[in-house]
Amino acid sequence: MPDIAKRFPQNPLLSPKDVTPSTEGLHIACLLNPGVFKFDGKIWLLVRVAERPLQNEIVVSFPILNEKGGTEIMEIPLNDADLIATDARVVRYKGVDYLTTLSHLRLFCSEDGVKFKEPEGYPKLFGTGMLQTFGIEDCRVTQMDDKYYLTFTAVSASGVGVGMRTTTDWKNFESFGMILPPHNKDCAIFEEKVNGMYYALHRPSSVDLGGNYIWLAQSPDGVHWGNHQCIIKTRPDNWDSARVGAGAAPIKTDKGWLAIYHGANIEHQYCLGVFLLDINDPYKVIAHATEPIMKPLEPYELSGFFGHVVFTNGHIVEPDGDTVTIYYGAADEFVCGAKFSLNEIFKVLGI
Ligand code: MAN
Repeated sequence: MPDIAKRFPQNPLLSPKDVTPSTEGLHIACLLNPGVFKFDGKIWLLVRVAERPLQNEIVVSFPILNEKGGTEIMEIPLNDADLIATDARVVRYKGVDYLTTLSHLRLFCSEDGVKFKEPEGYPKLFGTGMLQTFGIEDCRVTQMDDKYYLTFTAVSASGVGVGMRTTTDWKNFESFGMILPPHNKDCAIFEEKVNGMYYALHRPSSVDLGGNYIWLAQSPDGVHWGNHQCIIKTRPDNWDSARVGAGAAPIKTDKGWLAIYHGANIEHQYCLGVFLLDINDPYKVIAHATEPIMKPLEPYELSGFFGHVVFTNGHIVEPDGDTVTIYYGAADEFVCGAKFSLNEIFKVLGI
């Protein structure tokens, strides 16, 4: 069955071969999961760049940042009985989990939303400090007035949490460290306050009771979060049975806050779905579509670093007020684009 996404014919828009590694000796394995924003009259992507050394048949090797920001390479023999390497994204060695790649965030910009290039004079964003030694990933970019809030996954041996930095010019950044501690990711701050409070979707995970569910929180200042409530859960026997997580900031519509999220089943197939929150009380879920709005169908979505994945954490609402352009990671290797009509999304939601 097709989905309701209108993919760009130019997909993939960005592939690892288009970009130069950050460090000598590393090679780019994946370009994926961009945050999206408008700045200086252009469309910008904050792309996750995942790097590692070229692999061979003897060892698995991956970079880790040290406390001073230097890169060290860890090597584990593939025939070591203490190594579990069944998922392309993570390995477990002697009971400790590591990522197979180290990610940083890199800016790309475009006049037309299709052809993206790296701008000169803007920094790459790397993990800093002991809570980002395994890198920073999947950044949501929220604009409020002239300030951009960057919420990203911060990974280290201490766990996976949500880091935040803010900027107004994309050259100078203020860091707020970890705003939501492990295990948490997929944090998107709303682009407007509601009744004087900041709101954010996020995804804590529990290894015992509970699961990989989407939660909503409130904050008086955009930094300190409270009143956490679980609003969207995985659905047994459905496409989102194993995990769900928010995409970018929900879109304000006349029917409510429209959230595009990712869900995966136990086979790690990632699709996109939608739910709608009450405009004045976002803790109220008004609608949650049963069917996904997008699923991996194209060759560049079905095979790559980690196949059968469409994952978005960034979009633009076009001036016509109906078209939403999402940028998304395909197969965890490529950056792609697709358009949706809000009216068609509302039909899927049954309203
Ligand atoms: C997790 C994260 C994402 C990734 C998906 C699909 O949610 O690691 O970065 O895109 O899995 O692999």
